[in-house]
Amino acid sequence: MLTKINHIGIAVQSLADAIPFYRDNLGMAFMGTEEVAEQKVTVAFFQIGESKIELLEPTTGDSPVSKFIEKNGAGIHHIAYEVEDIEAAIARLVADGARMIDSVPRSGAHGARIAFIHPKTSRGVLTELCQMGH
Ligand code: CMX
Repeated sequence: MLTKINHIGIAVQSLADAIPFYRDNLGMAFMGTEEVAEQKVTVAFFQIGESKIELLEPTTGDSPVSKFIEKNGAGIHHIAYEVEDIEAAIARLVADGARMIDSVPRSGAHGARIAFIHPKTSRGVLTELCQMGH
């Protein structure tokens, strides 16, 4: 069902502050930024092997990422696994009793279709399924 780790999401207070460390000090390949209005975040992606690191800066005070930073500070926010058929993956998880945040896919960065699994189901880790648009 899952094919690879697409990305790991890291919540940050400020992209302007965080990007130089990942790009210049760690030397990761910076792929640019994108606002994901539906998720109330602006994201920056870095390629690392076949996966990516996604830095997330909240765009509004009621963004899920604002709430996360208020509670925990900056840090690892979620892990995203790539799937070939997101509807099939959701249906199987629902049938197995998983608590889905999204039972219908929504839009993510880079035209991906995404769905989150509640961290209570995935043992404390907010988990994202993503199907890349081709
Ligand atoms: N990772 C792990 N646990 C998390 C978490 C996270 N990122 N965010 C919240 N939790 C935990 C909380 O600590 C809390 O645990 P306890 O009950 O033990 O205290 C529990 O989940 C419920 O948290 P809450 O504060 O009551 O609920 P929220 O209103 O903050 O909602 C969540 C949490 C995950 C349902 C919500 O943030 C959500 O819907 N997230 C999905 C969307 C999202 O995160 N979008 C941003 C990224 C978009 C992108 O990558 O493009």
